[in-house]
Amino acid sequence: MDYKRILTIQDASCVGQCSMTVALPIISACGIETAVIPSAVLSTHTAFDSFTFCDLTEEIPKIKDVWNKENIKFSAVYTGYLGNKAQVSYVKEIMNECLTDGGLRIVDPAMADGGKLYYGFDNNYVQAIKALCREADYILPNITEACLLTDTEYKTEYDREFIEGLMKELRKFFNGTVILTGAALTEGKTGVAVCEKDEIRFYEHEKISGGCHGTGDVYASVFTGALMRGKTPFEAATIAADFTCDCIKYTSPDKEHWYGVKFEPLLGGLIERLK
Ligand code: PXL
Repeated sequence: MDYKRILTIQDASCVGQCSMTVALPIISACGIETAVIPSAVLSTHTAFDSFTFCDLTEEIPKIKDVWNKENIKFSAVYTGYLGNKAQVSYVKEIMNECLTDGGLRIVDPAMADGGKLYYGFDNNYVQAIKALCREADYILPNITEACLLTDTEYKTEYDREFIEGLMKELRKFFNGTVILTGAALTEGKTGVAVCEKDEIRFYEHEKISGGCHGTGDVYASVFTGALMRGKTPFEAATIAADFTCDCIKYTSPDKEHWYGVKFEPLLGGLIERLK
């Protein structure tokens, strides 16, 4: 039976509707068995004023060794926020040892947004994530991350030529499919640019003001779930864009809910969409 199991490696922020608490419910709702490695446990994500951070780096190789002994394999590994450089090397080992033949490597280089690196990351981390991207089949950077990965100056206003230039730079070190999020070409809109084998396709959608935290994690999780359900990369990218947009629309009127995306009540619609 072709029953797919995927592994997601990212932090577990106990409160914050990001990373693991987004990936696990969303990919499961897509009908795919979802295994996890929590790379760290935080009280909340790092955009809160204070938070605890328990690093679990040393658990990662131990977990992998047991899986190897038990012959546990995955159809895909999807990585998001990783706490440090050491984790990136362990992730590479897991991708090399624990994927089935033809298993997919999906990397969300979750490290920055709005022109800024997330708290605690530096250029060494960017270089480690770049090396991880090099080995991936799919990468899902936002504009800030694509700029960091290609040493391009970040801009808030740009045109199609800028996006095409970013894709060209990304393809200097990456042969797989790029799904570039937040790629806005028309005023008042945003979108996603998908680059496969040097062909770039754009999907534009509504831009909702007052965006909230964690949208990248919702996007990457839906993309991964839809892709594993057999959608093409472009279809998966558009399904993820529509779902994320619906979630932002649903969340943004609630000004107290700045820290995450209220995606849970909309999961039913996503399941329908994937039927
Ligand atoms: O959503 C990205 C993310 C994931 N995990 C942690 C974060 C962030 C963004 O700030 O802090 C711990």
